[in-house]
Order: sequence, then C-alpha cells, then structure tokens
Amino acid sequence: PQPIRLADYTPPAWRAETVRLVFDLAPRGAKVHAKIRFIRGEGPEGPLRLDGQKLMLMAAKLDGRDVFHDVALDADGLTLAGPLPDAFDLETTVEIDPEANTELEGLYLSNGIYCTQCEAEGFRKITYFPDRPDVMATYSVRIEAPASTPVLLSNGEPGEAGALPDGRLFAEWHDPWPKPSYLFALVAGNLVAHRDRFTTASGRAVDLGIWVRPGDESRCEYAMDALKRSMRWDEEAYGREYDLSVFNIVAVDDFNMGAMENKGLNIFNSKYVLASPETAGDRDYELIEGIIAHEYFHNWTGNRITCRDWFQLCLKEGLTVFRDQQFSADMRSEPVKRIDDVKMLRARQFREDAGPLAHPVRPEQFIEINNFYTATVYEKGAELIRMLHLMVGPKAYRQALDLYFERHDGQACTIEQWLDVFQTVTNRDLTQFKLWYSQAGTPRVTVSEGWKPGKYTLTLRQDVPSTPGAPSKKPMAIPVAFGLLGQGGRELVEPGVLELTEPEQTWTFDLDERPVPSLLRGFSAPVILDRRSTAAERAFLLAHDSDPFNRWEAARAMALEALMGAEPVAPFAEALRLAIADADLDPAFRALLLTLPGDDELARETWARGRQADPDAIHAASETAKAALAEALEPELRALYTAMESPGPYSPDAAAAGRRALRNACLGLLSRRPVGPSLAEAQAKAPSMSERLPALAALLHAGAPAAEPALAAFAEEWKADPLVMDKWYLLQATTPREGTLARVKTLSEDPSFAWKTPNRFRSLVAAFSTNHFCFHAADGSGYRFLADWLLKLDPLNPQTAARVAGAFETWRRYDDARQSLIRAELERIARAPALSRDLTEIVTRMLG
Ligand code: BAL
Ligand code: ZN
Repeated sequence: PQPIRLADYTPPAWRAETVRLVFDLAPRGAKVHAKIRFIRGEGPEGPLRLDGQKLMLMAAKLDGRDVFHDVALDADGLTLAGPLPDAFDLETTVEIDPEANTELEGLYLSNGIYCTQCEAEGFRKITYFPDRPDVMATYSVRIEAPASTPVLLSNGEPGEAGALPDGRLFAEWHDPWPKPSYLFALVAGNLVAHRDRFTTASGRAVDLGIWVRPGDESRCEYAMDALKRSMRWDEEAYGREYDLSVFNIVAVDDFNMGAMENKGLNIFNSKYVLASPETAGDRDYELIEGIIAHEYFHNWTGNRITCRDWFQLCLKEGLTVFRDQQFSADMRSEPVKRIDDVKMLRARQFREDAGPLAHPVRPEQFIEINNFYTATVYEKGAELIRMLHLMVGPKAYRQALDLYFERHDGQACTIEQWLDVFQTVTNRDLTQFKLWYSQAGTPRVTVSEGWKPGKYTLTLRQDVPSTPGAPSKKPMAIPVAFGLLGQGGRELVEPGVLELTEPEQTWTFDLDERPVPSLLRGFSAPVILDRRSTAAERAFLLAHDSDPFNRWEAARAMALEALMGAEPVAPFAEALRLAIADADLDPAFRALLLTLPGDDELARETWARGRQADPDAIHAASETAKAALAEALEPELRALYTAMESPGPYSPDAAAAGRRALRNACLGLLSRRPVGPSLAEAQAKAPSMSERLPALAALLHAGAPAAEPALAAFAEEWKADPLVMDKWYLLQATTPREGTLARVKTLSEDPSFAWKTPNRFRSLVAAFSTNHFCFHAADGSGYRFLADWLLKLDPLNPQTAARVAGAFETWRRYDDARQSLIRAELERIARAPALSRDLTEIVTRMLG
C-alpha cells in the first residue's frame, strides 16, 4: 500500500452539510439509510468520491433520481461521476453485518450490545461518506431495533422515541453541533443507567447517564463523580461549558482503545468505568478519573475544534492529554502526577523515539492511521503543550487558549493555527519551537560546569539523534527549568528557566559558593539530561531539592546505579532510609521513591550507555541489589508497613491511595525477606482489590507456597467477572520467574481463554510481552509465543495485533543472538499470507 502524505493534503471537493441516518438494526444484515446534503467544497473539481468498506449497496438516489447504476463501486468506496449540481441530496441504503465485525471498527456487537467505533476511519464501514475530519456536518439519527434492544442512543439531543406498530422500538437523536464523521456514535442494547444531573456555570441543567449492563449500576459511582468534577474543572480552568442537555457514557467489554469521545455519547472500555473497592485497585480508580476527564475535555479540544486531517492528531490528543494531566494534578498531588507521567513517558515514548517506530509528534506520512495513536502523538504531544505553558506562563497560556476557542470554534484545524494563537498573544516567534512537531528523536542535553571562586558557569549542549528517514536535525528550543543550590539546599539564585536554542550555550552566575545545580526541574522538556554527578550530589538533591520531581529524579539516578551494579547499594539505602522516614513527605511520593526501576528501564539505560542489554544479567544484578536493599531497610519497611495500615473502610481518595501505595511498595521489597510471604498471605485476604492484588503479586514473585491456593481461591471467587479475571491473568503473565511462559501457554490454550476480547488478549499475551525477564528468554520461546499469537489475532483484529506487536520495537537493544531470534520472528510474521495493512506497516518499519 502507498503511504498517505501530509504534503499531499487538498481540501475536499465536496462537503456534507447535513446527514440523516436511519438504522434498522439486526445482528446480520442491519440496514443503514443515509440522506446527505452535499455542496461543493474548495478542493479541485471532480466526481463525488465517497469512502465505504464492507458495505453492500442496495439503493442510491440523487435528488430523488435513481443513480444505483451510475455509481462505480470498488473495495474502498464509490464514485459518482458528473455532471453534478452545486448542491444535492444523495440517498443510499446499505446493508452491514455487525455480528461478523471482529475488527471492532464501524458498527459491531459486544456481548449483545450494538456499538460503534468510528475514529479514525470506521464511519466508512457504516455508510458511504467523505470520511475525513475536515468534513463537518450536523447529524440527525433514527434507530429502529427489536424490543430486546430497548435502549437506543446516539449523539446530541434526544427526540421522539417509542414503539412501532410491529412491536419494534425507535428513537430519534439530533446533534446540532457540526462534527466530523469520526465522532458519530450509536449504541443499542439492554442497558441500565446510573443517572445524575449537572448544572453548568450559566445555570443550564445537563442530564448525565452512565449506561451499563444490568447488575453493573453499582460500580458507576466513581466514574460519575469524576465526570461531574471534570465538567466543573473545565469551566473553572478553561472557561469551557458543556453544550448539550444530555451527556451519556456507555461501558462496553469489547473495545480496542480505552475510550472514545463521540459527541455527547462517550463510549468506554468497561475497564475504565466500572469500579468498586472489591473489584478495582487504586490505579484503576486513578485511570477512570483521568480517562473520564480526558474524553470529556475532548468536547472542546477535539470536537468543537477538530483536526483538519489525521496528521494533526496531536492537535487534539496532545492538548487533551495535557488538560487531563492538569486535572489529575489538581485532584490529587501535582508532583506525584508529574512523576507518574514522566515514568510513563520514558517507558513508552522515549522507547518509541529511540527505536524503529520513531516518528514526529506530527507525522508526515502513514499507511494505516490506527498505527499512529502512539505515545509520541499523545504523551510527547502533551509535553509540547506543557513547554508552551511554561515558556509563555499561565496567564498568556489562558489568553492563547481563549483566542483558540474564539477563532476556531466549529473548524477543523492545523498545528500552524494552534501555534498562531500563541504568536498573536505573546508576539513570540515560535518557528524554532515548531521543530518539536516535525523532528523525531529525544534530544540529549549534556551539562558541563565551571567554577572559579565567585563565578559559576553552566554549559548546555544539545544533540538531536537521527531517526528513521531523518538523519540530520536542527537545534531545538529547549526550556530547562533550574535552580542552584547552596549548603543546606538554599536557593542561591531565583529559580528560573534557561532557554537552550543553540547547539551549545553557556550561562554565568556570580556566586559565593559552588552550587549543586538542579536542572530540568519538573521535567521541563522531554529530553535526556546527561550530567555526570556524584553519589554525594544525588543524596544531597534527594534530601534538599525544593523541586519534588528532582528529588525523585535523584533517587532514581541512585537506584539505576545500584541496580545496574555500577555503585554499591549501601549509600542508596542510607539516602532512602532518611527519605522514607520523613513524615513530612507525602506517602504517595515516598511510595514512588521505593518503586525501583524495572528490568525494561534498566535495559533501556544499558543501551543508552552504549552497551547491548543482556536481560538475564540485568535481572540477576537488579534482583541482587533489590534483595540487598530489602535487607538493609527491613526494620524501616516493616515499621512503615504497619504504620500505613488503613484505619477505616476503603476510600478511593488520593491520600488514602497514597498510604496504600506506600504500604504496597514496602511489601514489594519485603517479599524478598523471610517475613514477606506471611505478610502477603495475610494481606491477600483483605477486602479491597487495592490490597489483595499487590499481596498476590508478592506471593507469586516470592514463589511462596501460599501463592497457588491464593490464585485458585481468587479465580473461584471472580470467575464470572471478566474485568477482575483480567487481573488474575495479568498477575500470572507478569511474574518474572522461570516457568511463567509454561503457565501462560497453559492458560492461553484453555478453551475458557476469551482471546478475541481485546482486554483479555492484552491481560495475558500483551502482558507477558512486558515481562522483560521471561519475554526475552535466551532460547527465543517468548518471542515465538508472541509472534504465534499475533498471527492468530491479526485476521480478526488487526488494530490490536499491530499495537501489541510494538513489544518487538526494542529489538536492537539486545545481544546479537536475541536480535537474530526477534528478526526471525518479525520476518515470519511479514511473510504470512494476507497479513493486515496494520501489522504489515508495523512489522516492516520494525525490520527497517
Ligand atoms: N480519540 C481516541 C481516544 C482518545 O484519545 O480519547
Ligand atoms: Zn484523546
């Protein structure tokens, strides 16, 4: 297949103004009647070309005239040649097959619920349409369905609803806000609602509904609470009010993504809606809050203002991720949220940026757009907004956003238009900053210092690495937030931001004492900071830096050295001993200090230091160091473990979650001590999932005899609950012990393994690929296991197969023997007959 290029963008030749859809739902042979008002667009004149895939065209009329025999059909759409009037109505009737739709794109059935997923290009599997985001139209929808499917939902405002003479049911919906086709949604099923109401800042009432399968209503409370807080926060932080009288969320079990921001009808993976203390852990609650907010925030950043084309995906995703990060920081702890986000950025995006799948935040070409819903577009995209926010300051940022909404409401926009509002408001020239959108690769900033009594110099040099197809790079604009610390941690100068714009720059400071610099505070830019520091300096920063991010960063640097065997464990243990006992520090923050880098991070670090990674050696060294740490800190860990015990019933709030996180981090280390299994065994009987799951993980990790009975009891208790059972699979798949692959294979071969459900596939197969020690077994068995499963999943669900295949993207980090084993698996996949476009693109790029 030929790549699609940003440089080839042309406006549409035809625009759709209004869309009327009538659905006659049936599992096989659902009928979709569409009446679309077309007008000429600005694009080059030509025939009417509509996208359409897997549709059976039954009828076509132009202004009421039968044109069925005039349309030319092919596998990707239809063409209607002219002459055509400047405006006309086109009516089509198509038949589709929701039951056979395993790709989960378009209209499909999930456990008896009809639902849609249209982003990015799923609408063309529902009806013929110019399926591109710069065609924005108003939609009115009628759904007709059997009585067994009583709840009928779509975008916008509800209209008439009732029963038809034949007993079937119908409902009408009208969405007054013009939208691109990717935001269309329909849901029909036997659902019940958890309802609430929200009054907007200007006093309008909004009916809120979270729709779930009967029996799940009681697990919606937290999601609803998060939704109301999100709605209020967007009013307060961005001045954005909700714009319809209803807002619905539906939870479905089969979903490729986390959730989808369809106008007024968000559809969620049930994993990110349903929670009760017994079934969901603290991390689940946190994700529910963040994703509910993310999808809600899209109403303005994505829906009211959308993307001109899919190359601009970061316009809505980077901005909306930044907004949800701000929200979560406000709801919980700002430093803890920042550290979590940076950990994820490094684990997913730095990894992507350093490998064969590296691409700019605004890619310039793609074969399958679904392959570009990446950590780079989302998380690095958010970092770019964060840098803008830092560089212009919160006041100008808000003014720029106000201008963005004022100028572009109702439009499909580009990154140029986004940056222009900042240029207008601040008069800053953002030409160099814009390189962040077009240059892939993580810049490396190398620090050197000079000191003569009275004068301190700081020199920063930047190098932007070459990435696939982009060998040479220009210097970027990099904001480096900093402080200079004197004895006792005193700030010797006003903390500020150094803007590195040249390949190398030096700053001079007149100081009475030689400072310890605290650089890249708050992780002010998505770069690798390279500064040779001593163990003493790191311990000093961990103890004294006023920037919590850099305190944690100092602990991480110490941990890396200790776990990689480069430095002794003792000084790190001493520094940690002081920090974790500091009652002034937030327990959640202390938990982060105690959560040590995993093997994947150590492999990345090894490779970044110019050495091939040996997973067995990495695992052995890190386990030895962790055991030594656990031994050194046992009394403190045991004391904290007891002190952090929850006094009352479970509450999902950040403070209580932080105490549990600290307690569980203690348990994780103590599982390496003789006392560990008995603590874990007792904790595994606790009522909340936030306590049970880490306890089970500790038992499994320790290989304790109690592990198997505890696992069996868990399965017996939760066998009817797929979301909880996903955790049971994941626990086993991620245990870094010999024998895990054999166990995972047995689980995957059991007929009860529902691998066609993406959540279940991810909880076993994809989860196993994140188990660094086992996935990278020297005999290649882990690689073979994953490749076999990708080949099995690809014909059914190429989008998920391609995403999970990313597990191989790091292959060049490893020793030659492992590289050839992975290469052989990638080549085997590439040779498979009828491989999907999604997986072909990913595998080809990985093979480079
Ligand atoms: N737009 C796809 C799901 C999300 O990013 O919200
Ligand atoms: Zn999003």
